[in-house]
Amino acid sequence: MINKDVTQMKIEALAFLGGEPAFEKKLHVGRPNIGNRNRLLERINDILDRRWLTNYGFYVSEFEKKIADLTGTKHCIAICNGTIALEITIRALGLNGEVIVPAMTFIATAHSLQWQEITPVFCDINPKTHNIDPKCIEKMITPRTTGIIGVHLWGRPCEVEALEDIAMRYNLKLIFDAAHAFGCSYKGKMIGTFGDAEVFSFHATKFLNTFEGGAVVTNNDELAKKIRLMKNFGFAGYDRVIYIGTNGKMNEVSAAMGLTQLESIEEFIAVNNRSYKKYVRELSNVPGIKIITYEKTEKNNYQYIVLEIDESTTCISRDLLVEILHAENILARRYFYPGCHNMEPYSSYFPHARLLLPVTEDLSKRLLILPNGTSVDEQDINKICQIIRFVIANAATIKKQIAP
Ligand code: T4K
Repeated sequence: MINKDVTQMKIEALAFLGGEPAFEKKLHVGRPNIGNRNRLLERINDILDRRWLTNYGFYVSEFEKKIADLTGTKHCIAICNGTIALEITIRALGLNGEVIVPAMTFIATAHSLQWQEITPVFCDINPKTHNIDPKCIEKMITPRTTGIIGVHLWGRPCEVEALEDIAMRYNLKLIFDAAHAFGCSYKGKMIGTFGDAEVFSFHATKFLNTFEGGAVVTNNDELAKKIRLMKNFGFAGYDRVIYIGTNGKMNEVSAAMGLTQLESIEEFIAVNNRSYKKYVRELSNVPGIKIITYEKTEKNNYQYIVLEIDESTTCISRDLLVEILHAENILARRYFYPGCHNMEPYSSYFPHARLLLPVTEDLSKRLLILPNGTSVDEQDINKICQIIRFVIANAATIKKQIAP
């Protein structure tokens, strides 16, 4: 499978310069965790026997109960994906006008607002946590502001109390996009319990997946009721619609996948944690590379291996390093380059937004995400890290070779 001895490697052997790739098969960021295949297939067989495939069936109901239990929330509403879950939550909370969001997030956070003609107002992040910076939020509040969406990026919690304080003082709704943070905690409480509501993604690439899927968790009875109706077209009974709604329902097979994965989360966390520690050991002495840390006293899912590259020390840019890794079949990612504010329609709407987003601008050019999850083993990590060390040690020569 692995066909290049990196320890003995010469520069010409880099696939980028014409050699063979280090990995025969592509090593992806976001390769799904699977869990117990037989348990899943048993459940799918049962779904077929029941002939109940979607619309709040047995498995969705079980899945919702388990997620509510695990997060310690009163209500969990399973949704067909994280984006629709955000859209419904935003609508159910009555947000309009402007909502403050970090620019350093997956585009879905911003789109879920703009899709409903609510303006996402992009806020800068804290360079240490990569999360929305409460100090920047107040400057962005206008009479049109109705809410804040904090994103627990990489599963690391936002500064929850500071955001709650601002939301309370300005009478704003507070949603957390917890797409990355299932299984994580903040000050000993599970993510899911904060703000007016929190939204998970269970997309295939996430720590826990339901193929496609998401969920809203909240302790607010009224809100939960409204979201439940809205995700089912607004039906409040046979032939009776009381809100504008959409089709946000999770299907039974997705819920069966979720339940099956829940039985393996301790194993997923153990594997991710072991791999995270291995990456830290292998890369901690490489000048110009910093791996983000996770708070040891909290629960973490360790799904994301995030490197900050300091080009002034590595002498190689993040982008060139990514190109070199891709040539070796290591599909590292540049999440979330170039930042939502630099993507359409936002870059046309707010051409000067970047002036208020210096930390986002800087970090989006320096972050690199490496493969993790149950599809990656120790040998893979060894090899990935050897290549990174090799490239940085030989940065000047590599750059000379590719200079025009
Ligand atoms: N908020 C935040 C903060 C989010 O990160 C996301 C989603 C959302 C909201 C919205 O939730 P959802 O509506 O998606 O539930 C991927 C995912 O599609 C997206 O769900 C995720 N964030 C984002 C971080 O990553 P892309 O554009 O990078 O997808 P793609 O197709 O390039 O796949 C990523 C990698 O995963 C590739 O290297 C291939 C690998 N992969 C992917 C799939 C689907 C596999 O190996 N197997 C697979 O089945 O967005």
